[in-house]
Parts: sequence; structure tokens; C-alpha cells
Amino acid sequence: MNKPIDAALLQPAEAFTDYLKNTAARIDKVAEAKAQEDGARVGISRPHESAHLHVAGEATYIDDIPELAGTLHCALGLSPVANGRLTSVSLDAIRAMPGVVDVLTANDIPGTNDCGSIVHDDPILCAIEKHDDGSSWGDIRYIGQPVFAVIAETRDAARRAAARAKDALIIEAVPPVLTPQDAHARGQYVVPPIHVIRETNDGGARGAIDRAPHKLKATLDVGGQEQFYLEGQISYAIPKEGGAMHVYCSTQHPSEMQHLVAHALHLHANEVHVECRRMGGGFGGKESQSAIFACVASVAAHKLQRPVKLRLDRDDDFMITGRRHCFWYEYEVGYDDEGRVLGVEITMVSRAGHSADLSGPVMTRALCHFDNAYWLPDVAMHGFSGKTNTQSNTAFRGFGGPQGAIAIENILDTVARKLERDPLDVRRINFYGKTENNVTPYKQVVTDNIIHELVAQLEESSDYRARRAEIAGFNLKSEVLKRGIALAPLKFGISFNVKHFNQAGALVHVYTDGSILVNHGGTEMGQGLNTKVAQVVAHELGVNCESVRATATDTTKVANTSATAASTGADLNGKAAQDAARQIRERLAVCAAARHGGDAKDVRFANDKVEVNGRTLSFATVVGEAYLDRVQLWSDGFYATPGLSWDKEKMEGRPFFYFAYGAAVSEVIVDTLTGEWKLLRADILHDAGRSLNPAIDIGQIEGAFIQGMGWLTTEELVWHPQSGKLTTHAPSTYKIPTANDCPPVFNVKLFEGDNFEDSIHRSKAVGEPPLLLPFSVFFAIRDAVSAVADHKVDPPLRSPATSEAILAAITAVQA
Ligand code: MTE
Ligand code: LUZ
Ligand code: MOS
Repeated sequence: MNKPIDAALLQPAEAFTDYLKNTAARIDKVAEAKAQEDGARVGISRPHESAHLHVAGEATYIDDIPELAGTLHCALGLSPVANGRLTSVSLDAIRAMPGVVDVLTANDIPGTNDCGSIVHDDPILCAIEKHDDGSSWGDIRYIGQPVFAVIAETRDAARRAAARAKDALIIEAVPPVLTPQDAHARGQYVVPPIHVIRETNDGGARGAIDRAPHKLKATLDVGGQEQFYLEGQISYAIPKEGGAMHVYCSTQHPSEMQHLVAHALHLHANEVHVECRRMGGGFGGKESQSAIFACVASVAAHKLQRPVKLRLDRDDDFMITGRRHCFWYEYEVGYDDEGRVLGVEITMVSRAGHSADLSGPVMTRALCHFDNAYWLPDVAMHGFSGKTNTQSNTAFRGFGGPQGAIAIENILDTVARKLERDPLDVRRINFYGKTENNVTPYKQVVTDNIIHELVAQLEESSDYRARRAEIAGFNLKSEVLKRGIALAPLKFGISFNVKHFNQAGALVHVYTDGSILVNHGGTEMGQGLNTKVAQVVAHELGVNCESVRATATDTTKVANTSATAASTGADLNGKAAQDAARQIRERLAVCAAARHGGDAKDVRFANDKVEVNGRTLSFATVVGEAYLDRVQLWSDGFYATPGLSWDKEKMEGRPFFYFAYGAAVSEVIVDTLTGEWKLLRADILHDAGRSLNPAIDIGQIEGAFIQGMGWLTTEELVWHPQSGKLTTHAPSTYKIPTANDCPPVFNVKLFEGDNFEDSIHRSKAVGEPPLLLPFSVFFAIRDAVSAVADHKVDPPLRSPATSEAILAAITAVQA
């Protein structure tokens, strides 16, 4: 009986190597070569623009920038207490330590002591202030909160000195509030509660649940997730003449960093210059939370008038910054005999941490994704962002969307088990219709629904039905090892759920030799944005991609940019760059027609050639002629997503330009004695519209799938229940997936179909939506666990489904 898992099943490394070799096979190379010959530069699988630099170790990250003479290094002194009052800070001993140049506190900040992105409730350094009752103290909110900054000759000296924080701080401690449930019970939130309610029938959700033939009431826990970008948070601030500041910052949001540094230094925005060539990953973790480091480095550089670098150690990164919100849900659902949801009421409580950060918009997106791909006639949703004595949670790939959607998926999975139906059938019966039953709870009409055909294709290509039958046969004979399978669909709204963020700018320069430089407001974090934008520019000007170079995101080039987030990087900046390139092309056409005859409208640009009035000239020749004719060879471009609206009071409107869709089938095997499991096979069909770059999009899908699988399985965050210290603050205790966790059979395909909306070349955003695909892994594990009791008991599996959680669910099912 106690048979170990087949070693071959647990050793996918070789299979993974084979899979990598075959990656190219999934791209239609013939069709792409033909398109390229015809002049297309989009829809082509090109390598990441920096791939050769990444693999050679030559790509410059902030810490690789040659340091200026006189550069100092910073480390932060952190609170060892989760909740309390800071009454005294004694820094003399730290100042006297070797190599220490200065120790800064909140008093050294010349401007505002705040780095909050939307709500101004985020102090840069904890300040002792006079309170109404005459007492003086600083508000200590979590273990890891920065209280002071050590500036030293070396990074090592700074870190050694900062580590003495415990001896320097006197804090009157009180017990911390750590869980969302605890915060909810106390009614303490970082932003007011958010409600989305839609009543189609009498009595709304409540009435529908009461009248339904079946009812279900339950709770669910879903854990948070650390971004674990490989390049940690870092800023390098360099004082400039006249009090100005230049900051190299690993950030998804250079413009916000510019503004927050300006406020902290009491400068104008035009005196602060923020630059970022690339990040070694952001994943949402550098959307707002790069700010504290940019501000501290700048304050120090400003005071000492020397360059100051602040690069976090990994443990400090865990202790200081927030991550994906964990959610706790309590729901009641009414459904019919076939599993159709008639009414549902849900309360979601997130662990927001000590400040608002982006928790409000994250909760809004969670509520706007609870429907996922399903028509919910009567629904009442209540979102609470619990204020806790933990790091301030923030954006993470999906931005609350995954947390919202997993709740309805869990509900439908449970409904299917109660009715003893295949969960796929219950999911399908609830899908949005194409022409009716197609309005979301926030009243946006789903006009681009392709979930029916997408899921049908995947069901067939993955051989879902036959494999389910085969697995049932296997499980009958196998007592210890149980296999499970699940299909999970997704629908994900694309656009920032804050309307005015949906804008972008770009700058395109054509030099007289015909080479081109593009600069736009988006940031490169490995997702391939610069590659895609360069392709768009090359396509527009009819040149080879090699002629187009993208440069660092820079607040002095394109102003007032939005964060590169909400998966909108290519949608927004691609359109802005296209706008700029098109203007230059039109000017070149007018100039070429004037010189060579014919109509400017008929001038063709493709494959580095320009056809004008029956003649074929090189692109560089036409550019050279235009220069001599004094034609402007550079242009700005701008884009604002059309058609968006949002009524914040009613929580309704059209927050999303369009939806992206996808689905995955996963099969797992679980050892029911140890809780160990393995993903055996995953089949993915994902909608990237008419892909700008299939290779990069497939890479995004694979990465998101594996990253999301980590969230739902091995990545567990544990705060000590008394002290409130995050105990899982390094890779030794926090387990992210590796290449070996990829399934030996991993079929990833792009769904064929254009974006219905006029997006950039009819493509769709791809950064975040595929993070929902690994729901299929979680529900496959659930399926395997429920096989233990012959699918008669719905397994109470929490997320992350660690081996420990799986064993607990098995025990509960057996009881
Ligand atoms: N891919 C890589 N390699 N690194 C990243 O940090 N971030 C993700 C996604 N893919 C990320 C990534 C997140 S959270 C978002 S919002 C999008 O990329 C942002 O880029 P885009 O809008 O250009 O897709
Ligand atoms: N909304 C959203 C946001 O949908 N995604 C984001 O990343 C975001 N960031 C800030 C504010 N709203
Ligand atoms: Mo992504 S979470 O929108 O940075």
C-alpha cells in the first residue's frame, strides 16, 4: 500500500529540457516568415530586445551602473516591534560605528514625510511627533518599519550599523492586529468598505438565495504572495547643480517616484529626474513601493551632497515591503439542480497592512473579477481592506483579480461536488452568454465573449473527458496515489480601474543615417515591452527591428507617465509610439512625393525600402533627403484609451476597454500519505488577441502560470502570532517554484482571434491574465483529494495548498 510516487513522475527535468527545445515548434514559423517578407514587423516572434545582454550578464541594472566617486551607501534601521509607540531614538552609538557618515531620521526630511501613492498615510521614516494630549511618540505599525537611515562609506558598514536598531529604539509595545478577520472584527480598515450590488430579481441576492433549491454557506482562506523579483528594491540618488536630484530607481512608476522625491525634498517636479533602463522583475512590487527607497536615498544625497545608493538585502526587502494581499471570504450562494448560480452574497476581507497603498484599487479589482467568466444574476459583494500590523500590501500580478476570481471558482467547484457533476459542466452552464446574460455586476456589457469556443477547443485538444475517465479508473485501483484533473477558465478586464491612468506618451527620433530611437512612458521589467514597442515603430516606418532602439524610461523625456501596470504597457505605449511614428512617416511621404513625384498617399514603406512614384529608395536615403529639406524627423505621440467610464459612487460603468480570456487544464498526482504532489501535465489556451510577438506572449503565459502555481501551492507566508514578525523572509523558508516544477507535458497555445476593439494591431494585454490559469492546478489537487472519499465529500482545501494543507484536507475528507 505504501508505494512511493513513481520516480519518473517526480523527475521532469529532462522532459523540461525537451520541452524547451520544442518551444519553437509552437510558433508558426512559416506564417511568420511570410508575414515578415511582406513587411510585417508585428505578429513576429522576436527575441527580447536585451536577451543577449541578459544571458551575457551585460544588461545594466541599477547596481551595475559605475559608481561615482564619493558614493555613500544606505541601510535602514527597522522597528523590532509590530505595534506601539516609539518614545525615544538614541543614535550616538550607531553614529560612532566604523564607516558611518551620518544617521538620518524623519527630522532630516526637508519636505513631506510621506510616500503614499494615493492616500497620504505612509511615512518615509517613523517620526516622533507631539500628539493632542501633549505626549510625544511615533506610530509604530509593523516589524520592519523603517525608523532611521544609516549612511556609511560601504554598504556593509551601513548594514552592520543599521542592524543595531533594537538597541537604539525605545518602543511601548501593544499586541499587534495581524489577520484580516481580526481587523474586520475591530472594524479597522485602510480605506472605507466597497460594495458592488446588482439586483435583477425581487429581493436581490438575498431573495434569490432564499428561493433557490440549494444553498451553500462557507468560508475560504487564500494566502498572499511575495513578488520575489530577482533584482531587489534599489535607488541611486545623485545630487545635481542648484539643488536638483537625479535618481536611478528600479521602479514601474518613474513619474510617481519623481513626485514623491520632489515632495520629500521640497522641490518642484522639474528639479527631480528619475530614470530606469530596466528592472530585474517588478511584478507589481515596484509600482508604489519603490518610493520609500527613492525618497530615503534622495534625502540623504540632498543633505550630504554626495551620491547615495540604497540597495536592500533580500531579508530586508521581505521585512519592509508588502506583497499580494491574502484574502478571507465568507459567502452564501443559492443554486439550482444543474448548478446554475441564482444568487450569491460574498464578503471579502483583505490583509491590507499598515497603510492604504493600493489596497483600495486592489479590492475594487477583486470585486470586479468575482464574476470571472460567469453570469451572476443577483449578487451582493462587500470588500473590506483590513488594517493590520504588517507590511503594507500592494500590487502583484493580477492586482486583486486573482483573489476575486478564485472565490467564484471555489464556489462552483464545491457546487459541482455537492451535485456530483463534472465541475466543467457546472462552470460551462454558468458562462456569460453572447447576447443575453452578458452584463457584469458593475454593469459593463461583455461584448467580446469568446469563452465558449475557447474552452471547447481546449476541452478537445487536452482530451479532458477521456483523461478524466482514465484518471477515475486509476484512482479506483490506487489507494495511496490519487490523481486529479481540472479545467479553469478566465476572463480578465483590461485597463486601469482608475480612468485617468489610461494614457501614455512616446517620443520617436529618426536620425539622418536612418536609425531610430524610441522612448516611451512604460518601463521594462523583463516582460518585453520595449521589444513590442520597437516592433510597432519598425512596422509603422517599414524598417527592420534592428534599426529601432528603445532607451531608458526617463521623466525628462516623457512626462506624467502612468505606472507600467494593469498589463497595459504595450496597449498604451504601443499606441503612443505608433502615433509618433505615423506622423514622421506621413512627413517623409510628403517630402518623398515632392522630390520624386506621385501622391504622398501612395508612398509605401516596407522592409527598409520606400516606394515612391515607381522608384525604390532606401529608407535612409529618404530620411537624408527629408533632412536636407528641413523636415522634422522626430515626433511625440500620445494615446488615451477611448470609451472608459466609471461611477465610483455606484460602482458601475465601463472600467475595461476589453476582456482577455483563457483556460487551462491541469493534471496532478498526490501522495495521500505525505501530501506531496506533482503537476503531470498542463494544457493552456490563452487569448492574446492578434499577438504582437507570439514568443514573448507564450513566455508571459508560461511565467504567469508557474508564478501563480507557486502562489496557490508552495508559497506560504507566516507571521508569528504573538510578535507579528514575518518568519518566512528568505528563500530558506519561502518556497517559490523552479524550472523543475514545470510539468513534463506543458502545451501552451495562443487562441486565434483578433481583439474586437481597436487595440494596438488588435493585440491583447498578456502580462497579468494568465496568472489565473493555475487555478486549474489548485482545483486538480482538490479533485485528487476528493477522490480519497470517492468524490462524496467536498475537500476543505485552503490556499496555498502546501503539503501540510493537502494532508489536513485529506484528513478532513476521511473523517
Ligand atoms: N514579466 C516579467 N518578466 N517581469 C515582471 O515583472 N510583471 C507583470 C507582467 N509580466 C512582470 C512580467 C505585471 S504585474 C504586469 S502589470 C505586466 O507584466 C506589466 O507589463 P505590461 O503592461 O507591459 O504587460
Ligand atoms: N488599477 C489597476 C490600478 O487596475 N491596476 C493597477 O495596477 C493600478 N494601480 C494603481 C491604481 N489603480
Ligand atoms: Mo502589475 S500588478 O499591474 O504591476
